[in-house]
Formats: sequence, C-alpha cells, structure tokens
Amino acid sequence: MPVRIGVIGVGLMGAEHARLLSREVSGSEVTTVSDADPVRAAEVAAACGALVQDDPMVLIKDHQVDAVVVASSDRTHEQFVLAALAAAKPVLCEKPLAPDPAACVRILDAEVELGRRLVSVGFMRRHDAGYLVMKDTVDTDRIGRPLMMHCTHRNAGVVPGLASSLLISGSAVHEIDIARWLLDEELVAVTVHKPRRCATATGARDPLFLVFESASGVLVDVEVFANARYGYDVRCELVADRGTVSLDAPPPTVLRATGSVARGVPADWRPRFAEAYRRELQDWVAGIESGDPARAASAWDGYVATEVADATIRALETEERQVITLRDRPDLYR
Ligand code: ISE
Repeated sequence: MPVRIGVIGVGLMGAEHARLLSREVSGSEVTTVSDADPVRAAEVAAACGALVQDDPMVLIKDHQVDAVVVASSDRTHEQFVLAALAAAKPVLCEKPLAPDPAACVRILDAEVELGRRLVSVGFMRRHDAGYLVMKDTVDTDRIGRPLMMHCTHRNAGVVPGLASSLLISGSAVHEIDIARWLLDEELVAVTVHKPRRCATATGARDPLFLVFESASGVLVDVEVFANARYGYDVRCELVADRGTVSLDAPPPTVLRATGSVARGVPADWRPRFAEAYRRELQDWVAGIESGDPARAASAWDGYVATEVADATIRALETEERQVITLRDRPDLYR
C-alpha cells in the first residue's frame, strides 16, 4: 500500500515535489493537492492523478492523506506543520521551517509534547551524492579534524529589489545547515563582510561574505552572490588536518569543441539538485514506511537554521560580530 501524500502549495517547488512523488519515488502516491491559486492546483492535480482540496486544513485531516508536504509560502509553514502534528501525520516542510525562531520553537514544543519525530525539513543538500561523500570522509576520519570550510553560493540573478536579508534566509541558510551537518557541531558566532556592490545588483547588498565560527574553532566562509549572471554555482571545500574534500563540478559531461573544453552550468538550483530532491523524497517515504525519519533534517535543525540566519541578518545590519545563542536541545532530537 503506497504512502498517500497531500501537497500544500504547488508553486515551483511544490509542483516538482508532486511530480517526483507521483512519478519517480517508489512507495508513494499524491492523492490531494491544495494551492491558493485554484488553476495551478487543478493543473498539478491533473498531472499526478490527484484531487484538489481548497482548504489545506481539511487536506491535512483527510483520511485519504497519510503524510503531508508543505511547500506554500514561508509565512504559512507554521500553521500547516502544527496542524499536521495535531493530526499526528508525518510532514516534510520546505525550508525554512518558519521564518522566525519563535515560530520554530512553537513547532519544536508541539513535537516534543507529542513525543514522536514527525517533522522533516527540506534541506535537500543532505541527500546530494557529493555532500554525502564529504560527510562520510569526515565521519570516517580519512582527513583528520576539519579546520576550515570554504563555500560559494551563486545565483544567476534574483528578482529585482530583493532584500539583502533574503540572500541569507533564502540562500546562505543552505550553507548554515550543511556546515552544522558536516561538522556535527553548532555555529557559535558570525560576522558579515560587504564587498563592493556588484554592478547589476538592485536593492540587495550583493555579494555578501559571511564568516561563521564553530564551537570547536572551525572557520566557515560563505560567498553569497545573487547576481552572478553566468548560472547557479554551489561549491564547498572542507580543509582538514591531513587533506581536503570538496564538491566536484556536477555535470557528468564535458564538451570539447572549437578550441575550448566546456562544462555546462545549471540555470538554477532545480537541475543542480534534481537528484538530491528525488532522494530526499525517497528517503522521507522510506522513513515513513520504516518509522525512522533520521536521515532528513529535523525540526531542531530547522529551528537552528532559522536562529543562525537571524543572527547573520543582525550581523549584516549592525556590522558587528554576533554571538549565536540557541535554546537547549530537547532530548527527542539527541
Ligand atoms: C532559492 O530560493 C532556493 O530556495 C534555493 O534552494 C537556493 O539555492 C537559492 O539560492 C535560492 O535563491
């Protein structure tokens, strides 16, 4: 019997999740979709053989829905995740779990009260083959203790007038999550440097250069560049006592022609992390079947990412180093 999934919010990411769950993930089917735009909801529902439910709260309680994907706008995440917990259903919430730490804490508290881990957060890089090899390299002590991490996160362009804070909460939040996950420790302080503004930036202060300090003293630098023009480019190198490990250029093919050697660059994060999204959903469905959601980012991870992003935005605004303070981690997530 496949896991029957309801998808709330079928914009770019929600529609892609619905497509993957109905076509490329085994053991799942999409039974119901909901979206503020009824035309969009009808299109996506038709494409995956699902029904449309106008009221997301009814979708969550529906007996035809075993588990819920939340991919609606960021501000709506909290209410839907809390409703899924109230219905005791597994829920995969797109990042951010919620845009402010207080809302994340309300979700944490509700899950702790329930006493079961039902919330997963869509930090898909944890399911990317390249990052998984990096994690295994560190965990099996092949290169010794991590000392530094150099990260690059470039977008071809963003909507004109985007706020600088969104470069942090929408983009760099992935590096925040992946650094904690790779290093297996918390980030304790952050400083934001502002290079000269790029010629095509409108609105946002772009690029930004972030420096995080981890609890054991690892330095993590992150270049966030939202208007890099040439494409979507994510890089990561971890430098350790006895070597380094880094992501390779992702396209598996190289073109040699007219006097040059070329690799393609993805236009945005969807082609770059296509397989990671599929694996994230496959792992989530497998976790529901086996009752063990351990591979995905948890509600705790979602809370910490938002808390660290918030401190980073404060560092940007105050131009001062910010110490990051977290609430105590509940036993449920240890
Ligand atoms: C975008 O909003 C995302 O959600 C992607 O995951 C991220 O990589 C990208 O930089 C953001 O613009």
